[in-house]
Parts: sequence; structure tokens; C-alpha cells
Amino acid sequence: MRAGKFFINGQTFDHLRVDFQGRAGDLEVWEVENQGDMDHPFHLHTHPFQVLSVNGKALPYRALKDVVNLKAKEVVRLLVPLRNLPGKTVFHCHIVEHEDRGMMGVLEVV
Ligand SMILES: [Cu+2]
Repeated sequence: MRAGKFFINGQTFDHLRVDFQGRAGDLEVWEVENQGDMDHPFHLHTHPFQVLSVNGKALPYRALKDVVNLKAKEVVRLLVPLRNLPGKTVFHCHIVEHEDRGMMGVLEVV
């Protein structure tokens, strides 16, 4: 790992790059994995999601959320209904020091 940087899929934030693209109205399942050694709360703007499972284990309840904490090495599956709001939005680590050092990406809904 390069010193002082935080990555998503090996890349730091670039506001000119689109990391993921989806279609308005689609229901998507996302798998988010924390390969690091510290917690990273995953935060998605604009499109609230449900947490389907943590490390393969279903949660006892479902609720719409905009953030889910991932402990070290944890994997979550998210049900993401893409709202009818075309345009770009972001997802990022909710720890501001990580976000500011690159741990953010762009989702474009078309
Ligand atoms: Cu983080």
C-alpha cells in the first residue's frame, strides 16, 4: 500500500472517472469487501440500501440505510434500488481522514 493513501479497488478518488454505472429503476446487489485491517464505514449517497448479509450471514431485520460499517476483512451484500435520479453521485468511507486520502468513488445512474 502506498503511504498515506486509502483505496477502493486499488484506486484513489478521481472526480472525472466513473467507477460504476447503473440504470435508474434497477435493483442491484452489491458485494463490498473490506480487505484492510481497520474498520471502514461504507456510505452511499442518494440511493438508500438494505444490508442483506454480513460475512454470508443474513441480518435479523432489514432497513433502509445509507451507511454500513465493515470491520477488517468483512464482506457485506447490499440490496441497492437505484432511484429514478439520473446523474453522478458518490460512495465513500465515512471516516473523513480516509475519504480525504482517496477512499471515494463515483456512481453514475443513467
Ligand atoms: Cu475508512
